[in-house]
Amino acid sequence: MSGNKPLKGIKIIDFTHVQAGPACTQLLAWFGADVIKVERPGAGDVTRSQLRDIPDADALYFTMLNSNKRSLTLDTKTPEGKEVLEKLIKKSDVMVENFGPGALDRMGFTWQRIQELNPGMILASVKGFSEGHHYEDLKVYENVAQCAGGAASTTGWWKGENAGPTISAAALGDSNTGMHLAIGILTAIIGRQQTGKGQKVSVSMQDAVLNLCRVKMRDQLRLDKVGYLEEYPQYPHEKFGDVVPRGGNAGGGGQPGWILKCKGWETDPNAYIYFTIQGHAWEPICDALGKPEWKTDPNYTTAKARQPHIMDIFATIEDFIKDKTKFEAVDIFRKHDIPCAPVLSMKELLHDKSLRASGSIVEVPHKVRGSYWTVGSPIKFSDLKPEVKASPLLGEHTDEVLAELGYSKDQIGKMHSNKAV
Ligand code: CAO
Repeated sequence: MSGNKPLKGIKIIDFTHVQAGPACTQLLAWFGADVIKVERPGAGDVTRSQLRDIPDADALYFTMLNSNKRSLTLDTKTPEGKEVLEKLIKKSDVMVENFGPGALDRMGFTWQRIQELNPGMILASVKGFSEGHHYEDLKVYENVAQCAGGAASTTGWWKGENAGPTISAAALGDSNTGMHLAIGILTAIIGRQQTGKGQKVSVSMQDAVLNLCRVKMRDQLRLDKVGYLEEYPQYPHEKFGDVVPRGGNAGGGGQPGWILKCKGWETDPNAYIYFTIQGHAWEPICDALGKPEWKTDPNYTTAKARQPHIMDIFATIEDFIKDKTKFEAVDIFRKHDIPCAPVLSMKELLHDKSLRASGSIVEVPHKVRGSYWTVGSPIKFSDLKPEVKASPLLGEHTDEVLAELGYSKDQIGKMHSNKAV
């Protein structure tokens, strides 16, 4: 880590697992917080062993979400484990958890008890649904949240053999909820500087998905009022029902867009670009396509005039780029200031020079794996360059953390023999 570490001195008990919680605490660790991941002895976070690519090494699922943390193994259901956790709570600023509903209470660490131990503590939780919600008892994973938060009903195709609610590959339920929680935690830390008191911060996965589906809620409200949505591919030739339809690859705002085939699409699953028809960029589009006559043709001059035959316009652009690779096509259009991009595969992103140079894709040395590539901080600062360090081995820092809490070597040895750590 170079430069100032703004979260230096903030101690976080990381009681998280799988993705939503770990994504949040990893981000805070990058920015300087001391994040102590508490894991069950012998097993640890389930992602350590899920989808392994190297036998006996922590899986990428774990390493890519738990960098820069320390690992403390602790059975918090034993009296010794509970005592350690109590000491940690007294010395920490934040506790983050994403257990199933009620698990923390069943462990004996209710919000009331945590406040008794440390009135300044910030307890940050991810759950599938918010407190008091009629589904609050449900355990939730990514795709469940995408369905419950409005993403699935508005993603995908509205007709044809692939029609139906569709899940996004982007972790809208998991990592997105973790990012919301990180904002909540930082806000509570600033709040505590003003009041001296901690507080409980919760984000439900349903709410975090819904927050990203804000413009789809906008569309529902518009549909209720006027009965149609002019930027959707159904307009003006098909009938609208009373719910926001799925719009395939249509642009989400006032700028129509679509995914267009480029040279090689027959064999390359990603030989496509996304092309946006920005209203004021119509003339440059005509220039780029070699269609100067469209500039004055009343069928094309306004966005409203273009909409009824927008798919024909996209077909014309597709015809223009059919002998060009996605990169050649983008190089032509970028000269005309047209918003567009190639559809990039994970392989292309992994090897992208610019992403490596900016630290968005980084290589991290690891004791067991050798090294691994991961996604670095998407947030860039002028005075902080987060350095991504290896994820901890299971229990790698147990003795170190216990010693910091004041336990002697003998006491630590006894806890090991009792399998409390
Ligand atoms: N020592 C002792 N016990 C521990 C422990 C430790 N260090 N860590 C966890 N446990 C216990 C919990 O106390 C809980 O015990 P009880 O159920 O007996 O009270 C038990 O482990 C299981 O916890 P869980 O309910 O969180 O785990 P699960 O595998 O059954 O469910 C998940 C996983 C993700 C569905 C659930 O945790 C959940 O709904 N979380 C909230 C939503 C969420 O974050 N989902 C995102 C998952 S992907 O990012």
